[in-house]
Amino acid sequence: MTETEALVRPDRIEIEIDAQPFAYAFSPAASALVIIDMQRDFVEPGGFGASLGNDVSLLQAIIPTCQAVLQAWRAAGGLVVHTREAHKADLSDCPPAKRLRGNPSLRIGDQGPMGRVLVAGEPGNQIIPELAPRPNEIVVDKPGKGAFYATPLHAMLQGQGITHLVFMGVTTEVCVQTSMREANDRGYDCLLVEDGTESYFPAFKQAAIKMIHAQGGIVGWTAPAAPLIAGLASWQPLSDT
Ligand code: C5J
Repeated sequence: MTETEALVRPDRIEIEIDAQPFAYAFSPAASALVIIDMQRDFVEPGGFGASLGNDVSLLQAIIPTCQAVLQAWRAAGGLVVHTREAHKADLSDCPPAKRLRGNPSLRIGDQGPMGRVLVAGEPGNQIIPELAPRPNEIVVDKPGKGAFYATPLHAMLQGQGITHLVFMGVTTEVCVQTSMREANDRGYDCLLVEDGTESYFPAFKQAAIKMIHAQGGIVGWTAPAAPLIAGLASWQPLSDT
């Protein structure tokens, strides 16, 4: 047995793809695709991201890759989770320390061009139409940067026997990396799709990718979308007999 094989969990492994720091192996039935915060507030002009002075076109560039991975994942019948950074209308879940930072003329909860900024139910808080959730998919509203803080996500994943998480979305070094770290600490084996994530700061994205797979995969694995899509496309479910 190679060192890599010894590190892979002995449960059902059906797909193995080239990744950093070594091959990522998973079974679609025990895995979820987690798409972080591909909501209008971050990706479209007039939202929270733009209000902070960021160029949202950088984030728009990953939409086709995210669509391709989502399509392949759905075709394989895997669980899909979409998250939104979203606060309650009364902002009772938004700490003043968070609200008071950022752009003073357009804070969380203020009325912006796409409704109230980062508030659940507002137009800007919706997932972009290109990646719209289907009725059978999980949508998690999260008040923090991480997808596990103050959400039922861990319980939902545990209830479905999920052990592996594949991440895409925005922004790489903020909500994506925070969510991956939270997942890693809860025992999930996590993969980040390198070209399915983006930052307003390209250097931060590259640094986050390195931080994730450094030190033998201290947070998890990273790989481009192509081998993941190819692995899903050629996957034949194992028979139980
Ligand atoms: C940020 C996020 N960047 N979804 N949120 O504030 O990464």
